[in-house]
Amino acid sequence: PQSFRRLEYRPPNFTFGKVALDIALDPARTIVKSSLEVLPGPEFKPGEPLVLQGQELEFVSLRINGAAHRHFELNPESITIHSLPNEGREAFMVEIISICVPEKNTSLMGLYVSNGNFFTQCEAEGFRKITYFLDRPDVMARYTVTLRARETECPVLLSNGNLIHKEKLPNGWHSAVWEDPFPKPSYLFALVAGKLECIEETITTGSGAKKLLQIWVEPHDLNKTRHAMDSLIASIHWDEKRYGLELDLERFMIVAVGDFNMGAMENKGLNIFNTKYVLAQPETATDADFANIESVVGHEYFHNWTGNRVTCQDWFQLSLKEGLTVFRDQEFSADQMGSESGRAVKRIEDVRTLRQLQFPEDAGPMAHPIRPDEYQEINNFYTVTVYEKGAEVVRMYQTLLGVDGFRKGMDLYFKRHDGQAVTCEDFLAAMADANGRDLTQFKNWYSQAGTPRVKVEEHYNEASKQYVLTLTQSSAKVNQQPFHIPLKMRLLTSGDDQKEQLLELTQEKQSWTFENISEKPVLSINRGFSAPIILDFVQDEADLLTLFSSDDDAFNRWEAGQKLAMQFILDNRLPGAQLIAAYRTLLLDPDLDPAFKELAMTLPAEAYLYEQCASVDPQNIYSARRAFRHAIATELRMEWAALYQQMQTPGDFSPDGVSAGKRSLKNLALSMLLDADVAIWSAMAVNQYQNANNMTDRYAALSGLVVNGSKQAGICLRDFYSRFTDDALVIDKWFALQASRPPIAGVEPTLVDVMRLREHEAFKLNNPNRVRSVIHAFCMGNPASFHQADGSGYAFWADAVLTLDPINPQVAARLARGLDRWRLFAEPYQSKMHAALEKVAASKTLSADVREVISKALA
Ligand code: HT7
Ligand code: ZN
Repeated sequence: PQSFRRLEYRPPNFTFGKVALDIALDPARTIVKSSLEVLPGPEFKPGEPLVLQGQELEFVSLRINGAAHRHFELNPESITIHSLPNEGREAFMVEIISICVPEKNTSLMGLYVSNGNFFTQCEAEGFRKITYFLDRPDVMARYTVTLRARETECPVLLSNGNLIHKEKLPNGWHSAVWEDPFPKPSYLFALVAGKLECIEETITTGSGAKKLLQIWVEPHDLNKTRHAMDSLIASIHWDEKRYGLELDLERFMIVAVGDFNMGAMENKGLNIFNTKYVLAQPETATDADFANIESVVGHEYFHNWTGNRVTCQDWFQLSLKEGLTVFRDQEFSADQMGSESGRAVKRIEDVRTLRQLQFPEDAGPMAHPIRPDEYQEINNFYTVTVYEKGAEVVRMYQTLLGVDGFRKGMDLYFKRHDGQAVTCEDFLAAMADANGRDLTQFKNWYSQAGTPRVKVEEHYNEASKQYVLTLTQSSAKVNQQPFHIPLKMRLLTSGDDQKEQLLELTQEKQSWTFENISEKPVLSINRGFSAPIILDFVQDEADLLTLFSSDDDAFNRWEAGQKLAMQFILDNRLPGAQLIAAYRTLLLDPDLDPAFKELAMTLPAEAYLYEQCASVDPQNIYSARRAFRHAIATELRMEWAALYQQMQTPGDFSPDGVSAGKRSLKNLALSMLLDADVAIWSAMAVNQYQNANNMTDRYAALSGLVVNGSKQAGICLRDFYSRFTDDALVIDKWFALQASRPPIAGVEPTLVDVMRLREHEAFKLNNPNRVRSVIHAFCMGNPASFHQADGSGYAFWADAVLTLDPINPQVAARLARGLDRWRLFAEPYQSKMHAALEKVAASKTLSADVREVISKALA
């Protein structure tokens, strides 16, 4: 297989000035006429041919400067054009006509049809499936796009920028011309056409300019767009306030589509979203859905500056835009929480995701630095490392430079690079230069994979009242250079006289001496998770209990609880009286945020527990975790019952952080009560299920019944399906809930249910959301049911990867990652996973996407 290497980057030999596309939309035969103004590029050499990428295209004709041109070669991936006018020294016009077949496009890259409407997805390399092009992010051009279609089938025709003309054409066709005033790379191109309707608002931005905002959806979904619009308006205001960045277009559109590979796409002025991240109503969307919509709308909007105005030189720099934009959306969502404790809750959630998903990736066969050096298929590198660890790296700049210093760096970055395609070094240089800091060592975060470990040793001298802290960093891989690690810390003493400090660990081993410490302190370190590291710190239970009950850093307070629970579970111990008492105190504390309590009482996920083991027995971990949870459910049942009453949120539903936090604690209480005694508490859960005025409560009750094997589960599941049959996103939840059910004694294995669900009339192999709600939910989100000693889960996985690959390689490759950590498992799991991987590897027709993932897993 072909590998692409970062260090082999060469600037383009040609570039484009103006690009005019004329697209006649037809599901079976879309004709694309592309007129390209070709100019010598930075690496121009006279006489070199012009090579344009093109995939799955039917070539029709080529003209240069208006005349038919015959000097070219076609191959399945490109067209090579020779004998250019004046050897390509001056601008010339290339006109190519080609045809593509959107209705056959199940990969959902390029131009495709979803429910009768046309959509595009061009990042990273989808544009070459629409027309022949220099499909690379450092070629930025000005686009004018003419869309033509049958008016009855496609009354709405959208593309990037401003609508400059509309016209009726013969035979029931019509056309629209869109002009994008900003030069952009091809990956930001978009078109949408079909039967859609929108809600719209006009807002005034900081400079006094009026902007038209639209959210386009299928007509029956119009009543579910308000929250997305509110989120968009909030994002626009936030970016002006926090970063001085204004919306630069007269019109900004979001379009929702039910068939989409990822969450959303930041096409210039025409964002395309998975319906999951647009549509919400209290009856159909959970609090988590509302929060995700806010953050994804923010994320795509923030790309308008971090990604679109300043883009990436090449795809190795992906984290330049993604890490930075995730950081920005995390900060936006944190600010929207409206309080310090809300911010902390958001931080805990983000770190939990990082540790559950990214830490395993960084320790597995697909580990890569946030800026990878090599890839076979770029689609495989839209990873939690590039995104979430990338965001942590950006956060560390802010921790080191301060919020104001970080802002100065951002200002300089835009001043220097607006309109350019740049690298991660350019971002680092802007941060360093704006603050007069040498950040040379910080570069290691971009080039070294693996989660660094920091060993903590402390020594307190009673006589001298000195406290010495020694930190030693070690990297996950050999021959790595030390990282520049910002560690926020504070010594907790009864006198409460020590302030929070920032330590910068830059050497392999460093010590700090603290004077006048009146008693042995309790160390609170890596506060707020200031660095994405693993701490090797053997802190005794008493200290952890102190931190859990009184650390003023909410993140570390939560972290202490997680560590305690983890130690008990991994040692297969039930919580003792002291820990139960600490949990009780926390639950009863009237000053604590309910959302924080819910997080503090939620046990570490199995995926995170696996990473703490040298050899994973998934069934042992599952039973130990379950037993521990059952103990807290039972011992604290009085508290859970009281909280269930206290946390009710009567009146109209609101998705705000405070109300959502109360619901999350109430529903945790319900789930604990069901865990303690399903026979007693099922009636209350059924009552909540039937009378809920919002999806969070209805779904939580249903989930509690299903997961705990209640006799009422079946009837409620059937009711749920018939209530929401016509709402695809809710039916996804119905599928996902059943596929995520952990094993229950005396109930048939979840895999049997999953097989049945795969045959269900509403199951569709070519809809990514539906596939993820059944197959990915089972194989990647239900460890205890998936990891069966007979290997049945793995055989199912192999079959699903092979079935999905020809339909949608990206969706299949994501699933293929499900056995990444096979070497970590004990027997018989390990051998059975290996056999399943070999089975997939044996296929002769694997896509590049799946081939890369499987071959790296087996290497
Ligand atoms: N920048 C967007 C990436 C994306 C994507 C990549 C590959 C295949 C399909 C895709 N859809 C969207 C998403 C984002 O980070 O905003
Ligand atoms: Zn993004």
